[in-house]
Amino acid sequence: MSRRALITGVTGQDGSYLAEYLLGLGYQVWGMIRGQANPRKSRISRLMADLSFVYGDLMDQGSLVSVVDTVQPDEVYNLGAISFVPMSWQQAELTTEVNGMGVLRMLEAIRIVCGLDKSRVSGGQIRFYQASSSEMFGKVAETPQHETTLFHPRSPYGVAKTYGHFITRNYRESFGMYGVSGILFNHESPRRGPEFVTRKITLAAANIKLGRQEKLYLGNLDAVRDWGFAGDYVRAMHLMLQQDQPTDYVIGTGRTHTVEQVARIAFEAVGLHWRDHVTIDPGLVRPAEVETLCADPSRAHAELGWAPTVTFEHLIQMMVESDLRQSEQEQRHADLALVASW
Ligand code: NAP
Ligand code: F7E
Repeated sequence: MSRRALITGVTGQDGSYLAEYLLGLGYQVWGMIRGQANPRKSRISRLMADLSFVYGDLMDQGSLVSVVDTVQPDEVYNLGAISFVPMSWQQAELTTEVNGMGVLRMLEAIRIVCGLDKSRVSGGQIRFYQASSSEMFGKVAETPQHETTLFHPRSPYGVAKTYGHFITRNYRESFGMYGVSGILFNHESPRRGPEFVTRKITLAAANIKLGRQEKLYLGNLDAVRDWGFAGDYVRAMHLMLQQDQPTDYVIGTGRTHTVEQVARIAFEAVGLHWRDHVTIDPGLVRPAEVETLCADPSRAHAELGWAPTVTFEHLIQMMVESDLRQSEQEQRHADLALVASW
């Protein structure tokens, strides 16, 4: 019988790549979706026929018990979250509920469905992956960051993720659950939300090239990140759940670039110079910034045999090319609509 995977956040960037990857491995994949107008199909339209869906929300304990009971998964990937860091200052309580308490609720759902007794260490059959984040390192205690680097989160997002990280470890230690956290550094793709800085820049480079946008407003150009390709990172999530012993892993490339370098490469890819098109907007600078992040992925290399396959330069070029195609298509549709209205 094929293995069954449940993915929360299946409509997001990582959820779409992970669903694709697990379907390719022969898994039965269930996506948890929420709300009335869901699933948001833009990222998973090609997979709709192969996926199964269940309704649930990380804010709602009862729905999670019902979802886990219905699906009876072998593996649960908890990717659902409010993932945009600036939003976490605007909606700190909601972010804490979804990104922090939501993890506890999913662990409880698994514990209840597996019948794990709180007084005894048992284990259970369901393996659990938690989407932890390099944002937990925040104001970094050392560089590069590895699995034992101290956390100093700088946003309500980072604080909530830190809770999710520790409660996953606690359920592993308390109940013998197979629960792991992947501490993933920034990963991007053509499916990245347009609010994140790489995609904001690649979309703008494409639109400016085609005369559809005038300027690009950015915040801190000096921020340093370790950016990789999302397609590579979902392979690591799956590998983490196939080990004999559950443990946490840092996933990143070990290479860093600045936001300014993203802009330079993206604008060069369309034959423009970023300085001619970018304006600094101090309003986009965060109340408390994470200045620099750099992964030490050596445990993942050694124990999972995982390594990234896409370079930073290739990643940004891939995103620009995809945005050029999308922008050209939108332009053609707009032109056709104009002609049709004459
Ligand atoms: P994303 O594209 O923003 O997707 C977030 C997903 O969470 C969406 O499918 C969204 O569903 C779902 N969601 C939001 N609120 C929910 C709720 N109350 N209950 C259930 N689902 C909910 O994020 P991503 O980039 O794929 O990231 C996936 C996970 O990895 C997130 O937990 C993120 O925090 C974490 N992470 C990401 C990175 C990165 O660089 N991408 C790095 C480290 C960690 P709707 O369609 O219904 O809104
Ligand atoms: O910002 C700077 C900004 O929003 C990166 C999420 O997936 O990765 C992501 O979080 C950097 C920051 O990602 C703009 O100040 C400058 O220093 O693309 P971002 P993030 O905040 O690092 C982590 C690992 C996650 O877990 C999160 O879920 O870029 N920056 N100017 C800007 N950022 C944005 N968004 N927009 C700007 O105009």
